[in-house]
Amino acid sequence: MQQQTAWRMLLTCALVAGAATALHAQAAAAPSTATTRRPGLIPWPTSVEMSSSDAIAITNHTVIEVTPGQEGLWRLATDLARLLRPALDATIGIRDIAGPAAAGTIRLEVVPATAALAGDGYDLAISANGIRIEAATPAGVFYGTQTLRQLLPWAIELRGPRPFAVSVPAGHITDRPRYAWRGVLLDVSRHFFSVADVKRYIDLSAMYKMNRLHLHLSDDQGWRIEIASWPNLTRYGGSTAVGGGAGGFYTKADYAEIVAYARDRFMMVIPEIEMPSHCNAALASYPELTCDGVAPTLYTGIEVGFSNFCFEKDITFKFLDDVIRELAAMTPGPYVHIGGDEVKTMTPAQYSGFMERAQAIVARHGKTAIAWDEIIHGTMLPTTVVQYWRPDASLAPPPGTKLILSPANRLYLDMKYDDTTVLGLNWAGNVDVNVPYEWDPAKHVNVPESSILGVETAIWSETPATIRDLEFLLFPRLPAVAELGWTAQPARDWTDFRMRLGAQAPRWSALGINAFWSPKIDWTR
Ligand code: NGO
Repeated sequence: MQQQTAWRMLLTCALVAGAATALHAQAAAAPSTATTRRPGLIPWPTSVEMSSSDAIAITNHTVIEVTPGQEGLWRLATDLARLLRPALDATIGIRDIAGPAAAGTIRLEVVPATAALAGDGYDLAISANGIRIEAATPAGVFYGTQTLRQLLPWAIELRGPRPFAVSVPAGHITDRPRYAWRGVLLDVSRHFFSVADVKRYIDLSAMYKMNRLHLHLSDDQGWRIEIASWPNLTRYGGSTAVGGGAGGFYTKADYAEIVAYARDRFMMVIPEIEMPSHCNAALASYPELTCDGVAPTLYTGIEVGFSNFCFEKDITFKFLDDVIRELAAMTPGPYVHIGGDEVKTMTPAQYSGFMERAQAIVARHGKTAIAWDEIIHGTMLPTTVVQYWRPDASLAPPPGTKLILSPANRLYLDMKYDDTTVLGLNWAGNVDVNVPYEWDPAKHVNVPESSILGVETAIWSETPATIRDLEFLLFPRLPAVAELGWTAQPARDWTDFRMRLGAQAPRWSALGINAFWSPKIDWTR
């Protein structure tokens, strides 16, 4: 296995002299060497050198030190102190860095970028001189803290005071992601999910270094984002869901809360407004957007492709301009997703003309459009990003186009695991945890790898209706997608991954995650 080659156990460890070096005198005994083994890290880092014999203790005298003046670092330190609190039965101190690294400290440092350390990359060193995470950006420091979290005993995830001796193996990790775009889509239209649910979705995704949250905010079954200039969209169009449930929507304040929560975990929010089809909720709210001026009834089924905004009416584009203007104003990220998939009721010329105008509207409001892969059949702005979702990707986009890859038969987590799974759809086949893992995004479309921004997994919500349902669909597949997006292709190996994945199970239990215990994984490890 290639990873085992990459993996170097430092048996005669130069990093730390002597076994169980404590960061502080009060340190409890480190775990016995017999229990120390290759860490079950996911996603697997670029380079890992861990001691099999030396462990560094973290005690209630440990202090977290941060680079002064770096936005976000104090918050990361606070989150780390909160994570350690139940085990230490104390909230450890935080202070600005004022001198050289020393024993008894956990340093979170932003340093000037170098060829080896840039962007989301980080360097994590654990030795008798303390624990040190260095990165060129606060995001990189965040990813370093997520790796440190996985090096801590799984019981660190338990809440409520339950003191135990905390230690991490000594060692050195350097890391950087394969792709800049590591996305998760959440469809809040078919079923609506509360702000609290979305926050948990963010937490669980960011833990595995995912960094894009694509919110599918409108579809036939519900309009979920407040647009002040067209209030009936949410008042009426947001009032139901698949199966006839109560629906719901985000106010602008709710949306701002989600965006801020995501930003604090280094996730960019990408809002999607579906067009020209998948828009029955909008048409039911404003009949002037239909060609015959007759409002359809609200829709609670799961068929697709039957609705469309009227291409021939000016009001349609006035409406879209208002919606995109308001959405762009509340979205700090540079992208707005304009859908464009599964249009069955327009001619190719109407479709292309519609999408051309929609892209221009997005550009007018200062954003870059993303659209589903059907858009390559129409006229595209050179900046428009194409998101591939259909399993057949034989048609490449115009040269130079940037791509996000989300093939349904690999990355749709709303597919069933196997024939016995009650939740989920299966139109793209069953997707057990090995299916996303055993796939190389670079081979999906015939484009240079530099054209691929990255990968995005999706949970469409025709069947999941609660956060417990979302968890069931996310775990264990999300970590597989995370490694796909982060770890270089030659360092990925299914046999090795499934062992590391099995070792994550106690963490998920401690976090109260409702996982699917896939038979593909040995959960007894
Ligand atoms: C398709 C369709 C969605 C469905 C989803 C279900 C895309 C891009 N359009 O993906 O409307 O919800 O499948 O798996």
